[in-house]
Amino acid sequence: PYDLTDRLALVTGATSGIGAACVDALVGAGARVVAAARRADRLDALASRHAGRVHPLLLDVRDRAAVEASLATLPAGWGEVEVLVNNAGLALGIEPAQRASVDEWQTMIDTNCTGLVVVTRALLPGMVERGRGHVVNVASVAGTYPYPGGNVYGATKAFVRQLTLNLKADLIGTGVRATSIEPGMVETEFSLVRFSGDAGKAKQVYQGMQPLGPEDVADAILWCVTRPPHVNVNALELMPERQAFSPFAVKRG
Ligand code: NDP
Ligand code: 8X3
Repeated sequence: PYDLTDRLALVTGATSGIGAACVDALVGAGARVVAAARRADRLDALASRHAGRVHPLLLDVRDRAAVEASLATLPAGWGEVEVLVNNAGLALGIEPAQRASVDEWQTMIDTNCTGLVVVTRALLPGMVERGRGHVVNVASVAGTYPYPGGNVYGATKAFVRQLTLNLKADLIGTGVRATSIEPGMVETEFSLVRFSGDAGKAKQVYQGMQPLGPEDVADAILWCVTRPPHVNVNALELMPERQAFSPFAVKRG
């Protein structure tokens, strides 16, 4: 497998869930990690947990100017990112399209789509120049299988999946790889965010079943990035054993 010792990674959305588990997994595999997110206290805790191996980067991926400026001015030794894990993202609400909030739709598009492309575009030229890199984008099963109330969230993840495949098409022969990771239910703060902090509603989502844990997804990501350089995992979909697909809906009468 590809050795990550002293390789540099950058993880967005590093303060919780899948992103935090990715930081742990990457550091565990010997990498150094730029950990980006908006909550400074959590970033500091992460950096002290992995003293010297994690550089905290306070960043809102929706702020294009801030993303471009801070990724262009990373401190010496923390700028040549080889593995980018585009994980920052969120779902807001579960209302049908005809009742959903346009503001929430905008936030999801700004974060999951626009933020992701701006971060990617800022780091890709360096990867191509160095002839080595890997862009791992966290999409979702929601980008492939529709469900009621998934509307714009699912559409942002379909964007992420297709963008990843198109990156792969552009990057052929450059030594830079691209992978779409497509998890089903993972117990993180995802549902807490989706239901505006309603812990009871969030807990119900995972009631009576064993969801994936964030470390299961981080483990899959680590597997992808440690394949030998001639291997590109295009897309990887994973679900809890206790989750599957719904039949078609039919409205009668
Ligand atoms: P969490 O809510 O636990 O983590 C989301 C992370 O994204 C947090 O660290 C948050 O940090 C960060 N984030 C949110 N908005 C921004 C922003 N504007 N700028 C920078 N960072 C941001 O959820 P998950 O770990 O579950 O989600 C991670 C990714 O996985 C998302 O893209 C999600 O869509 C995807 N996913 C989740 C699944 C699940 O069931 N949980 C299944 C499939 C995919 P902070 O608030 O500090 O900025
Ligand atoms: C998160 C998975 O099915 O809750 O992307 O939308 S789902």
